[in-house]
Amino acid sequence: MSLLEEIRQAVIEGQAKVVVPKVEQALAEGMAADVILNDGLISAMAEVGQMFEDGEFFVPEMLIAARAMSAALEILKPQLVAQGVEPIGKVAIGTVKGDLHDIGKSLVAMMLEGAGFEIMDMGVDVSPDAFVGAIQNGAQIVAMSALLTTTMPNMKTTIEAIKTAGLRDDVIVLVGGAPVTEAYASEIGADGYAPDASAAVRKAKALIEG
Ligand code: B1M
Repeated sequence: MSLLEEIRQAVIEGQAKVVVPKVEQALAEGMAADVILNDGLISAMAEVGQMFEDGEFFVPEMLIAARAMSAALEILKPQLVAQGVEPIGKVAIGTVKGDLHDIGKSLVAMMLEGAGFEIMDMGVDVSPDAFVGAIQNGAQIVAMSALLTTTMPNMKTTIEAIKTAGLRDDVIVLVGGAPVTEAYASEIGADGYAPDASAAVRKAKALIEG
């Protein structure tokens, strides 16, 4: 089994203690961080999702796989985040109210940080009011993530709260997450949508540069 496949397998099995040294080994052997991320970690989580859908995995297995992935992401973070870049804008990022999935959100935050954005990571289950507060504290971009079809509507609720607070013209709203689409983003009045973390960086840069 290749090292990449071993990493993938260890994430699926939720073995953080195995994943971390294997990711360190892969980096030491010169494997690119984005290859480890895409072909090892993200691919493993896609498989975990499939196993959940097929009834082979339940919530606890998903959770320990997620913990293994988060531990591996911490090792990759220095490689994914460039050092000493001048901030090009302030982003408040979080997973919308009711949603506890944070891996994709954290990945987007890391990539934005690496591209030179200052990050206010609001965490998970972020209320519309908390996003409004972040704008009042200087956020120029609100970046919302949702992984559940049931929590996606809270993106719209948040945009409504931003409008009610009279702040809609002061902020760029970027949305993403597995069930979110370009069409949904425009339907709810977001300024931009991105399907993955790299696209989120490109979109955020394009939007802030006007
Ligand atoms: Co959940 N879960 N989960 N889960 N979980 C999904 C999302 C699901 C698709 C699994 C499935 O059925 N196949 C399904 C959702 C179905 C739906 O709504 N259509 C689901 C479900 C049903 C649930 C529960 C309801 C299960 C239950 O309790 N019965 C429950 C809900 C809890 C809640 O949030 N209130 C639940 C719980 C959990 C855990 C807590 C166990 C755990 C999360 C732990 C954590 O995040 N710390 C978990 C996990 C791990 C998953 C899967 C397996 C993996 C998610 C993940 O981390 N992917 C997931 C299945 C899947 O995705 N295939 C699943 C890797 C990550 C890198 O990708 O987050 O998509 P992703 O992020 C991508 C892009 O989407 C994009 O960029 C990222 C990187 O490229 N992106 C953005 C994300 N945010 C963005 C923002 C942007 C731009 C791009 O701009 C701002």
